[in-house]
Amino acid sequence: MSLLLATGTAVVVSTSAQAATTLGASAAERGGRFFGTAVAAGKLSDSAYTTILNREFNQVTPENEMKIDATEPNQNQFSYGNADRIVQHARSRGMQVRGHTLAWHSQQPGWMQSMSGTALRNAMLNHVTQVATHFRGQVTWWDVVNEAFADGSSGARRDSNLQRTGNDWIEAAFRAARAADPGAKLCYNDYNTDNWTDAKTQAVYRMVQDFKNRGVPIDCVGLQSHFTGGSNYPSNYRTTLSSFAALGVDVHITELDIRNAPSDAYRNVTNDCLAVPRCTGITVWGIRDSDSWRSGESPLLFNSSGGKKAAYDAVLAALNSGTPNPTTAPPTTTPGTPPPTTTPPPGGSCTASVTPGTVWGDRYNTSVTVSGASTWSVVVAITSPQRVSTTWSGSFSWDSSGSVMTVRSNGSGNTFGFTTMMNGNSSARPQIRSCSTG
Ligand code: 9MR
Repeated sequence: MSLLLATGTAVVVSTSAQAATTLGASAAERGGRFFGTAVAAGKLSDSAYTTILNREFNQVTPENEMKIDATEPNQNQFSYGNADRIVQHARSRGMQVRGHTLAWHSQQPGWMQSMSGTALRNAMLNHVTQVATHFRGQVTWWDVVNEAFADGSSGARRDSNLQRTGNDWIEAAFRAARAADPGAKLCYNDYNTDNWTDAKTQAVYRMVQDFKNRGVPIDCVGLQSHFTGGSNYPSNYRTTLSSFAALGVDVHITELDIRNAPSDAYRNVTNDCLAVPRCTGITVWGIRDSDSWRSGESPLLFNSSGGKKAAYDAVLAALNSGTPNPTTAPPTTTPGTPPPTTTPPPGGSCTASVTPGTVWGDRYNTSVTVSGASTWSVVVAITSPQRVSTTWSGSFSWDSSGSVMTVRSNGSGNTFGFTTMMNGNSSARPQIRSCSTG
């Protein structure tokens, strides 16, 4: 079914703002951000785990299932079962997936560990190509390369078999990933890159700057932010986020956990991300403390029984009090998409057609296709208490009520979509207010 609606001028309704009650829904209202978690395939049969996952998060990162040893255990024999299970779970619920990771010195299968030189370079590039091709269209972001810099004061690359194939191995991996999945956003991801003055942070910054200058395809930088044990939340964290963003990449906090989960540090991290328009999302590295790689430090937002901790309340409150519409966020573009060949004059009208999508017990999907313009802006109203929890293929911003969103084209085509939480109202459906060009 397709409901057609021609355009007019946007009418802004004012309804009273109602705070979102989950991390993902609140992050989505903050300029279309995500709030995600690492997920383990083996836990998808644990209903206490999936209840929290499905309720709170709008993004997932497979914790181990997309690593090289998992996806290519024997050379040229690929194994995707567990990764596919996570992707299916996520995508069928409107959650976006971060692929982790295509090239890494660690978690290599035995056959790769013993390789070197040209044979290793080719095997690595083949791995990147095969895996990115398998997940093409399903993974929003890829951690193309993980942890390639050394700790300490050297600012050097980490020594590894991959590094010894030549300093250009990282850009070669990015180019192979772009060729295999032109629609995916390609990220560099690392830890101990949170403190702006650290040599490692500066070294990663210079690499990203160099890639942008030379046209090596890179779209985003992930700061793992394991504030656990050896490294703490630094007071200049916001400077780090904004400095990377100023290079023209999105910035993500990709593996957040904080020893003993102090509310202040979690609140500060959240506020720092919200303050930087291109900090477009936060992923925590597990759901309950018992799911953490460092469970002894209780570093997550839910206790081992699944209860919300004080840090959870601090993060949700920070998200809810963040500005709903950071209009300074530049629209992101999807590299690889050719520029539009015709540009209708700005301010003209276009047509937005709504296609209802999958409906679940508590949420439903909607997609909207625009015709008559290649650069456009569509205003869509949701009926409160319904809330949009996940968005894709557009640049989204909200009015202060959280119920009226403006979606701008971002180079990823003419169809955008979103997931709406019913929150008790199962009958209302989104209304198109206007469609304008430019
Ligand atoms: O959480 C992951 C743990 O289950 C694995 O045993 C470990 C193996 O390398 O990797 C952990 O995740 C790491 C992530 O992939 C990269 N950054 C550091 C994470 C914590 O070690």
